[in-house]
Amino acid sequence: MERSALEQLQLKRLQATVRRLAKCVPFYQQKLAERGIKPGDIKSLADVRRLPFTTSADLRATYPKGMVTLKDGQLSRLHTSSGTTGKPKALFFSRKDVDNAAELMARCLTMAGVTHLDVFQNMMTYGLFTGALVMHYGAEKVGCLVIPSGPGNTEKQLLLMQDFRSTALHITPSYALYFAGYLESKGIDPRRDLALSKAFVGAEPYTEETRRKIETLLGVDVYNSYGLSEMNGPGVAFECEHKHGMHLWEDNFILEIIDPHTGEPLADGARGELVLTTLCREAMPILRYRTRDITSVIPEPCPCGRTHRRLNRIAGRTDDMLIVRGVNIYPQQIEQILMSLPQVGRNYLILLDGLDEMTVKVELAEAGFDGQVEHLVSLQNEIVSRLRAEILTKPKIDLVPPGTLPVSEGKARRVIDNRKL
Ligand code: DLL
Repeated sequence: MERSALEQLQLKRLQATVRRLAKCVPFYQQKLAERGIKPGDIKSLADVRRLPFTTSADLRATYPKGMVTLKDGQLSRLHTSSGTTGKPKALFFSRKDVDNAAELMARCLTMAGVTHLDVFQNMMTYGLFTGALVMHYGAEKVGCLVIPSGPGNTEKQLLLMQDFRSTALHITPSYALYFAGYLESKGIDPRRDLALSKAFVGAEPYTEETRRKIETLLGVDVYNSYGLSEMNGPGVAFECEHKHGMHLWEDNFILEIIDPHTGEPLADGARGELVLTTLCREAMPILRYRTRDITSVIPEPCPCGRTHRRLNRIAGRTDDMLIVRGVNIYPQQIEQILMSLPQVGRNYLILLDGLDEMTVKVELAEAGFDGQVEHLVSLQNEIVSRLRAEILTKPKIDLVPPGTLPVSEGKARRVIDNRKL
């Protein structure tokens, strides 16, 4: 689509989205009233800047259903994403939203050359996380044979891959590297023994070097895939055959890059925070969502000819959210649990190593250790099981004597990330 036609379509959809929110969602009614904006005031695409931002905190404050525009009985799916503490963010889809998310995903896969002849092994987590389900529906829409293997159980993954001749994988970068190591330990050469040709890799940050490593070790083309639960999950931006930046589907989202400190828009090419507005969502449209992801738009047109602009690889986040094995984790979630235990002292440190190994060093309280080793073991077990329930991953817990962890002046450094991704 020519840019001018695309922008006209965006404006029409933005106007409809603002009208819908002004009618149905008290949160936006109030925000628009505060700015003195009526839906009729949105006359050009540049007017998007007059609209309020939406933050992750806003989604938590309106939990569970404050942002929903539809009545009960009209909703078809719920996904969630972790928040900083306590309640998650709830994201609702109508029937049409589910279809539309699948359509965008199918568009991504088709762009990367996937067809109905592909056997698609979906190694992401099925469940409240959007990663696997949204991709699953998209791959089915393309006509692939989809294997909903989920993550883990590496031996079985290999068996499925061998017996059903999987050609495409959907996988996190950390699991892809782990899986490559497993193949090596079993003496399997993917080029000789398997039928793999493509891997769609995302849900967590990784570098260009990691992409090349996965490509070499698994004998596949790796395509970067970006998305977030608040915007359907995967399928927001995806690489084409040139594998240089991810086309963001601008007919479905308005893309802005802003200075995270001032909120002011930045020009194409400048690095800043990605802000997204949904244009086609029915159940839960969101205006100007602060993704916290740092990136930039690639200003040049893509040689593939698509007019949807490309995003550079995500360079980091403006908050302290960590992604471990594809799961979003805020250090505050860990802190809340640790600090609720009387045996735990004041200080803790989260260490991330290798391919997503998490260790939490926890200082005992002065009165936290009575000399009995079994009390330490049971405290350790309790911390592990409570953390596992909260952050869905099982960290190693090191209990250390009071006052032994480094105390920083000023802002505490709670996380040391030495991962090689
Ligand atoms: O991770 C959606 C997704 C699933 C995308 C599968 C791609 C593949 P959330 O759990 O809400 O949704 O996490 C969203 O993950 O704001 C980024 O910080 C990070 N992220 C996602 N994809 C990438 C990527 C899914 N390709 C958060 N590179 C986002 C870097 C990524 N970071």
